[in-house]
Amino acid sequence: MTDSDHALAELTIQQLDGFATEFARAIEPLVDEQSIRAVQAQFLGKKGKVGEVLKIVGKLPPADRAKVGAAGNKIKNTIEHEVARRLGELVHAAARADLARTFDVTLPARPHGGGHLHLLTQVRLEAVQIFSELGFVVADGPQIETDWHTFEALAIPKEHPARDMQDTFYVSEEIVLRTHTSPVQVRTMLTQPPPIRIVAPGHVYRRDDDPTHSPMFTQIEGLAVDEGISFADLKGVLIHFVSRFFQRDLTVRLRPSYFPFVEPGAEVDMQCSFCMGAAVSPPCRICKTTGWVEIGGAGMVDPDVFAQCKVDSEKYTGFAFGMGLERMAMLRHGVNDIKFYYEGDLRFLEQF
Ligand code: 2U9
Repeated sequence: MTDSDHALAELTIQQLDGFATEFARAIEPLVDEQSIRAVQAQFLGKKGKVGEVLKIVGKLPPADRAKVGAAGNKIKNTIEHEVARRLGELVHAAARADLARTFDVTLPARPHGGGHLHLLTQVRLEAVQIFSELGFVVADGPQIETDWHTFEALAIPKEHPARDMQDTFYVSEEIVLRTHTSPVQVRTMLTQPPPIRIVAPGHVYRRDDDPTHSPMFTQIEGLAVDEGISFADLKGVLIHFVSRFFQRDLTVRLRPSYFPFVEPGAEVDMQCSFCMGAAVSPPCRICKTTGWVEIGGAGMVDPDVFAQCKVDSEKYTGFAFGMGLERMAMLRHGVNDIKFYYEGDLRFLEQF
């Protein structure tokens, strides 16, 4: 290997390095893709400067080929990288210009409606507020409950139809998804002595699915236990609730009914807030012209339930009531399918 072979390799490397400055100068003033591509071709095209210079590689001694080859790759990478960067810049500049043409960024933003509480949350909070005016406080408990707290303590034995497989979601033989919030009242009585005045709002689960029933729905139940609590107290609380919730003086009636955990038990009706009982035409779709709509159930706590919950039924009496909040919202707003509450469709939700 001669000195002149090495000198040729050095010269080639210098030439390749020089292309970097030459290329940078050539591309610098260009502002369109076509001319950038043309300059790229001048250097990297088939007959481009870089290729022409690299033709020498084959004639170099093997020891120098790698060095010159590396210098060749370096300038190729530099050029390609710079071309890609400049073309990217052009795309962004075009997008910015487009935006400036179509949008006036100095205009004030369109007002964006804020979010709000879900209708059922509003109704739940309102119900809690109304009962709190009468001294009730909120109590809470698990949604996955023991069979005992959900049924046994409420005088619903194993063979009772209310816990039929059709109604109850069983997690295991002894664990269920609560079918009502009543286990919250059971737990409260087991842990705190009377006087008790609680409301238990929350989700409950039943194997039910049609336009007025959902496998998960929201209840609010109430319990008052003290010396001398009477059925009249129960009716007074319900009348107060209905008149506050519907913001008018609607009559409440209690129809005798049976629930295993209350005695006497009653179904709670209120005067229809849509037709007020008038014989309207077409017939009222809410009360079917009966003038009354059912809003829940209630009664005096059965002494058997008190015994299970360690409350002395010789000394104390108590009333309990239960309502479905979906139904209360339906009656107040005329919602006719329970599914609307859970589908998350803003066209429905934004009305409230
Ligand atoms: C205890 C003792 C008694 C709560 C009650 C009802 C009657 C009732 C239904 C209304 C509509 C359920 O959501 S709904 O389907 N509830 O009819 N609930 S008495 O009685 C209790 C609760 C707990 C310890």
